[in-house]
Amino acid sequence: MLPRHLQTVGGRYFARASYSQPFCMSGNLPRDPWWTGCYRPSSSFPVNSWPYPSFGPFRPSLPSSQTLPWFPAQSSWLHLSNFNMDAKGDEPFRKRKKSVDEDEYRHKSWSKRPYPPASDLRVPPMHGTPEAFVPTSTQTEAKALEVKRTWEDFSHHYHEETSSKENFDFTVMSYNILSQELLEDNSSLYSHCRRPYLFWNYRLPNILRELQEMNADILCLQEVQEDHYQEQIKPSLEALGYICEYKARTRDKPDGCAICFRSDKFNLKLVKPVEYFRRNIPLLDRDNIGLVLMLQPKSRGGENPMICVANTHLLFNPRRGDIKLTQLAILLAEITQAAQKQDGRFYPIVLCGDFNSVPGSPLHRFIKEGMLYYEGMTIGKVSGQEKYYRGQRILSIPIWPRSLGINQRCVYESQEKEQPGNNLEEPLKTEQASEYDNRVDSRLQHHFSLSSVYSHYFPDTGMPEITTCHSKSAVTVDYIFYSAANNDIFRHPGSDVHCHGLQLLGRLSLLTEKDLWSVNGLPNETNSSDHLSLLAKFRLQL
Ligand code: KL2
Repeated sequence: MLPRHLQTVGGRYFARASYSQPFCMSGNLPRDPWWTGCYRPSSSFPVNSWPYPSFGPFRPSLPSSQTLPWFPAQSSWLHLSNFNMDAKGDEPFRKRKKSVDEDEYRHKSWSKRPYPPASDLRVPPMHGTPEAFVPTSTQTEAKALEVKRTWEDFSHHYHEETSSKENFDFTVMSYNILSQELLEDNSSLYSHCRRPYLFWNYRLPNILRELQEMNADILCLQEVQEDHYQEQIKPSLEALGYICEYKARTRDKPDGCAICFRSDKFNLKLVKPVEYFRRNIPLLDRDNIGLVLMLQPKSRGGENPMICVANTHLLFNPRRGDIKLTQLAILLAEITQAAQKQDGRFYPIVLCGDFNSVPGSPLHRFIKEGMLYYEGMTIGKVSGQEKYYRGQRILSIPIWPRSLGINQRCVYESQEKEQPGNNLEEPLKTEQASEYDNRVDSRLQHHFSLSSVYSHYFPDTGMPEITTCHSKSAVTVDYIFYSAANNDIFRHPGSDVHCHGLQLLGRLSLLTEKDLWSVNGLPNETNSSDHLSLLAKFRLQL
């Protein structure tokens, strides 16, 4: 049961804040010893001008530190650090390989201060106080700004049809909680934020509070920093009744994905950590990962059907659609292996994550439609994050080498050999035309029929739904996909399902970009990630 049908997103708006001097930085700024990557503004720093002129009408306003007396005099607003993406649009090199010096430097950062004990975090305060935040009488002038997220209930749609059967209802949340290291490495994305709200010791209680209030049966979390997970997040969630599984990104990356589920609702049947990195395949040289769990509802005695829950955070790099599609293919091959029943059909699938791809992009359409013709498609077009992709490479056919062992239907070749004659066989070619054959060669498929919990646009206004919002973008990149039952409201007409399906009973609404900037963007005082949480309620008919 969902505990709260309303969730608010907001921050505090300070009545005395002046908006006349965006990025106003006072002189004598010492190099900040605890803010990783925080330096004096360089001469090229665009004082008094918004650095992203294309940003549009909802750009955030920044209060000036001069008008916020409680703010430390020597502090600056988050500066715009050097642009962190290299020429190829990759993550900064330092995240792949850290020097010893850097580790020493990081050791001094505030985010690495001793953590509060987990017992203190079990029932986190509604509004934690940042360490650098010294309240004054001005606080009484502060006015809370909130935008409400509403619970959209679809359960009445199914009432007649399913009330007589035995049902298992459960809620799933997907949430990219913004790892502290990524926040600090990409600090220019958070230049609109009041700095105290960016400290981990401030953000953590807010995130835990949100998880506790949402009380979802299954949590799929991304950007979970491993040290924070081990020392704070896992103990806190265990105290709330969750069992937690975690997969760290490969090599030296500091964060990963977690799936946590309520121990009173599910038995754990399988844990499958998924690495996309392959030493011998140059295309797969990135450290993103996924995690697949098979969970069995505890609702009654006997053998209940299982549910496959998958969580991932695909590569960010907007230009490397070839890598993103291959990472997705690996995850789908793992899901195919984990979720297949003995009769060749599949258990219901819930696929959550941050796919770093926008609605309507080829990658997103591939997940929903089960098919993608990619001949002639440029690699930058795949995720839809970029407007301009002229001059880019086009996807090779096939996209990934055979040595990966995964075919164009996103199935491990070894699995198809083991089970000849099941539902995974080569689709029949009914036409002989060579043009058709070419299209078949440049076609990706998968075997699931997946619907998206969210619609991606508000039906009344046509405005896009936003799942992540910072100073450089406001888009949907997070999704909850699920195997829709035959009578589910969002099932694609004509989709061919050979699996048990779920019914979508409800979801927590998302917001528009305008809504989010009206509460100072993300993260803000109460919402401590640059993503919104996604929350859905499903019904499995037993
Ligand atoms: O878009 V994200 O944020 O899903 O919220 O996923 C990636 C980005 C995450 C993991 O790599 O770090 C963020 N510019 C903007 N954001 C970046 C960059 C960058 N150059 N590099 C990493 N991220």
